[in-house]
Formats: sequence, C-alpha cells, structure tokens
Amino acid sequence: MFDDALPNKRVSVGIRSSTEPINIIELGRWNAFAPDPTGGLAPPPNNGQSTGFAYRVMNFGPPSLPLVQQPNFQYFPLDPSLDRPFDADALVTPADIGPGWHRYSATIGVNFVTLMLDLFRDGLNNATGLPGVDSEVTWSIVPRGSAPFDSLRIGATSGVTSVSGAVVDNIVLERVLSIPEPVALTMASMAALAMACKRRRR
Ligand SMILES: [Ca+2]
Ligand SMILES: [Ca+2]
Ligand SMILES: [Ca+2]
Repeated sequence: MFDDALPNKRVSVGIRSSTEPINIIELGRWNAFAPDPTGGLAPPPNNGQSTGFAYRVMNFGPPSLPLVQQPNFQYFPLDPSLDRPFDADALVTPADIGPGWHRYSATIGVNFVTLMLDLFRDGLNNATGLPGVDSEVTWSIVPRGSAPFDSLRIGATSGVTSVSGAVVDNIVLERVLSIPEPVALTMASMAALAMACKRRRR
C-alpha cells in the first residue's frame, strides 16, 4: 500500500466471509483509539493511541490468552527509534516514516493469525537494518464457519469514510497446505527408510 503519510486516514485491504460478518481481517491505516485486547495483561503499544499503521482481527471464534477480546483495530508496534526527536510526540506515526510503499501481510492458520508490516517493503527492519519486517504480531484465535474467507475488500475500512486515500498494488492470496511432521518422527522415518534400503541391498 502506498502511503503519502497524511494524517487521519482510514483505508485498508481486508478479507472476510461473504455469507455473514465473521472472520474480518483488515490491514492498513486507522485513526482512532484502539482498546487493549488483552485486558491489561500485555499493554498495547502506544497505550492505544493512533499511530496510523493498523490491523483489525474481528468476529473470529473465542480468543485464547493473552487475548481477552478480539484484537479489533490495533496498531503495529514499531521501534521507538523511528520517531523523530523534534516532533511533538513519542509515537511512530506515518509522519515520522514519510511517504512510501509498505507491505502488510496476514498469515491465517487453523488457530492463529500472524500480522506483519514491512515499511518500504524492503525485507528489512528499518530501525536495525537487519533482514525481516518492521513489526510482527501473532494472536491465538480461530476462524469460524465452513467458508471462512471468500471476500476480498479494498478501500474504506469496513465502509467508513476517509479524508484521503491510498494506492494498493500486488495483492497476493495464497492457500498453503501444511502438514507439520514432528522432527523426531521425520528422523525415525528416515532411519526406517535407511534400514529398509540396506535390507533390500543384502
Ligand atoms: Ca518525537
Ligand atoms: Ca512521532
Ligand atoms: Ca522495512
């Protein structure tokens, strides 16, 4: 998403169920207070104050600790060193970051959602210069329903208005079939295969 760093913006790319208002994920800019979804167990970044770069995970199944409610409109925690020392706040906002293309992503598993923000979509944490992303958070939460995600939505976040817009490019939706196999089992399987090969050679 291209961000011109203007304030007060509410634009996102989201995915949800089309049949009922469940499994709402939205990623982009938001401009209002964000309630602490952990009920104070883990303080939210910036005490809930808007820092612009946001995500929303809403109307999923029951959340697991430390969540005590759905993480509806939260802000990506960003390294405090990205804040400009001369501006009036101690928050990392789009004005600190400046205009640029940023990559937002959500990985949805059977019992978790991982949300990531890569400022300048450069594969780097721009505070440390190390490979990775600028912010990543994972919540234990379970999608609901038999067709949990079949609607992609781009633009105003959940239909609200915004004083300015954004440009969106390169939306990727990928379904990954993952069958994790415990390492011990993998090693045991390989050992069994090696034994079988040896026996066959004899
Ligand atoms: Ca500052
Ligand atoms: Ca600032
Ligand atoms: Ca980056």
